[in-house]
Amino acid sequence: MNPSRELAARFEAYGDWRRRLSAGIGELHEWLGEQDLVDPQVDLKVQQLLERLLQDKLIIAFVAEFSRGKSELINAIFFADFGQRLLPSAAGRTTMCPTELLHDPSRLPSIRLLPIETRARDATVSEFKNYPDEWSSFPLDLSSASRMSEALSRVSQVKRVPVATARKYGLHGDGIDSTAAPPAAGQARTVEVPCWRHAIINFPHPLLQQGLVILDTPGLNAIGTEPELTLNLLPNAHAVLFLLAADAGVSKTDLDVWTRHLAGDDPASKAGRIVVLNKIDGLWDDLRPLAETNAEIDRQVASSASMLGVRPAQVFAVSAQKALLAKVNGDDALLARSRLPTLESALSGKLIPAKREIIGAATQSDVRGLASGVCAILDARIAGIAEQLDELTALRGKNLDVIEHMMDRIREEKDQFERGLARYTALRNVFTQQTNQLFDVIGLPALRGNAAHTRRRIESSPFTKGVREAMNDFFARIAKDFSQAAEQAVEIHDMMRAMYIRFANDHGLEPFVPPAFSVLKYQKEIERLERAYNAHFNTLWNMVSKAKFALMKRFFETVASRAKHVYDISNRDVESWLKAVMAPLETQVREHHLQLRRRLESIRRIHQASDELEERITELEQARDALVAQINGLSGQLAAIDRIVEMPDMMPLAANEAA
Ligand SMILES: Nc1nc2c(ncn2[C@@H]2O[C@H](COP(=O)(O)OP(=O)(O)OP(=O)(O)O)[C@@H](O)[C@H]2O)c(=O)[nH]1
Ligand SMILES: [Mg+2]
Repeated sequence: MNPSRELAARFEAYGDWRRRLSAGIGELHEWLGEQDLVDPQVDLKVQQLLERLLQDKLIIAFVAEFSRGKSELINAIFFADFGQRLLPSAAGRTTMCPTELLHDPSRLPSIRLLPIETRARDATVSEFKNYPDEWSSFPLDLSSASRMSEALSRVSQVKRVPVATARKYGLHGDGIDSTAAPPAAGQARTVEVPCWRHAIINFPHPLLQQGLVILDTPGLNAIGTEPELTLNLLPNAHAVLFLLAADAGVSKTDLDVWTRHLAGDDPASKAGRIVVLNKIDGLWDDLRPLAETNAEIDRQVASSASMLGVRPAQVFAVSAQKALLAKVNGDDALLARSRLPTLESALSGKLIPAKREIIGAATQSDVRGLASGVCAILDARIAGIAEQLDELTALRGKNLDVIEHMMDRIREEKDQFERGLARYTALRNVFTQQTNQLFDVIGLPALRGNAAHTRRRIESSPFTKGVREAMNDFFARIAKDFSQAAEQAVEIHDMMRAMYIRFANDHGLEPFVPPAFSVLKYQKEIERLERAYNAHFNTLWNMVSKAKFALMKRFFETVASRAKHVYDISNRDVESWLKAVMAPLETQVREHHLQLRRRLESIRRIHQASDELEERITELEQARDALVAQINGLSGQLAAIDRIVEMPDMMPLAANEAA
């Protein structure tokens, strides 16, 4: 099959699979509802699961020094159907701001642009995304490719501003920009800056509709000066395509982009790195034998690979321009020669299955967690019934005295349990206190205080040392928060474990070991952030002298907003952990209480009319069978979801026919 159809087909199949999985979870939810087994926590969990499947995105970023052909490659891979160049691609600097292409069905097709002036303010691009009024929005006319490309050409817009203004934006200083023109007589010196800080192109392309997000970036300096890219967008991308151009070789700036932004020591960040050697058409020469040209391309691939420290198989030689032309004209021979199909196959063959595996495993484990909670309740009910059945069958043929005696025993047991409830209430109070303390340590106010303090210190320290120290303290404080949180979580865990053991011993409840809580994930994320910050700190500090404070502050704001993200997630996780630790006890207590009342009630009935005994035994047996049927029904539901998760990689029919 045509590989660009393959990419689309695989992506569609992945979308289908996600929809099937959502439907499977929906069915499970419905079934639980029919069986009267839902509670607010189950509802919440199901909603989160569905949300995750719906929101699931696959982010592919294109990174390179300017003019390597990033935008052209995006056009060739994704948008050749429009029959023309959609994203502006031209000699010199073209894409002036990071550009996201995505589909958001809640908005009309449009290009939204964040003015460069926002760089004078503290907020980060992520924060501005929450405020639509900060963006200039222009509708896209999907019926006209030329009007589309005209609208999209805005990502190239630049304007001249006085040097001082550019500095305020952190866009001018030694090393950042050299396009300052000599001032006209009597005028302030001006420099060229991008009109926009960030662009979001929203349109209903089939791939984008399936959750693909494409990130086109401008060249080196722009990458370095927009912290949103280095600290947020690039680390979160599932694949990064790094472009070289055959006519330029591996230049010093190419190497700079690679080492600073892509060759991190973090093994996780290395996954999904693909190097593209573009513009191989420059080596084509009709007067030379094809084999010679190919050997030359191979040599370039090998030398680029060795300079970047990757395997040659990770480098794909292509001609984006010829591929676009070939697709537009339906010229298969040229398309093959452009070698784009090989890159496309690699992209779709590696990326999508890997992504599916991650989402599938996460969904499966969450569904299991949900089901095991439900199962625990059903098991407890079955155990309760078994106990009652034992009691009642033992009463067969016994006289009234024995029944009376048994009634007394159950009543005593129930009273004792009710007295024990006081201990449960006391425990709840301690639990609440302890959780409040936990939220004090990693709550947002703690982070906010830390950030405000750091901000003041950065503003008042003109020297590297002061800024460095302030930043180090910022990270140290966060590390302390999380290690304190870890201690607090251990305390809560110990207390609850002891409580479960005690309840199990005193009242014969099912022993339960509450799950532990780990802060490792957040610590790792903060460490990664700190490493990224440190890596950029030196570059920034050396690169910029005049604009450095504006830049430093902006970097700090991005770091702080990434840290906030980590706190947000940890708070949410703590919340569900606390529920997972406490909820089973609540359920156990409630169920056990109910059970004692039921036992007392049935004995009482039998005491009043002894012919009720057999009837009651039959009732209980039926109830037990119904519970067993529910457990089987639940495993059936789980098996159905497993089947969806594990179903072989589907390809749409057309794909199989062509193969
Ligand atoms: N010969 C040749 N030229 C190409 C190829 N791909 C891109 N170009 C040209 O290279 C120039 C730069 O391409 P762009 O797509 O604008 O490059 P970019 O990496 O997006 O550059 P910036 O947006 O400035 O960062 C354009 O004139 C393209 O037509 C190719 O495969 N072969
Ligand atoms: Mg571009």
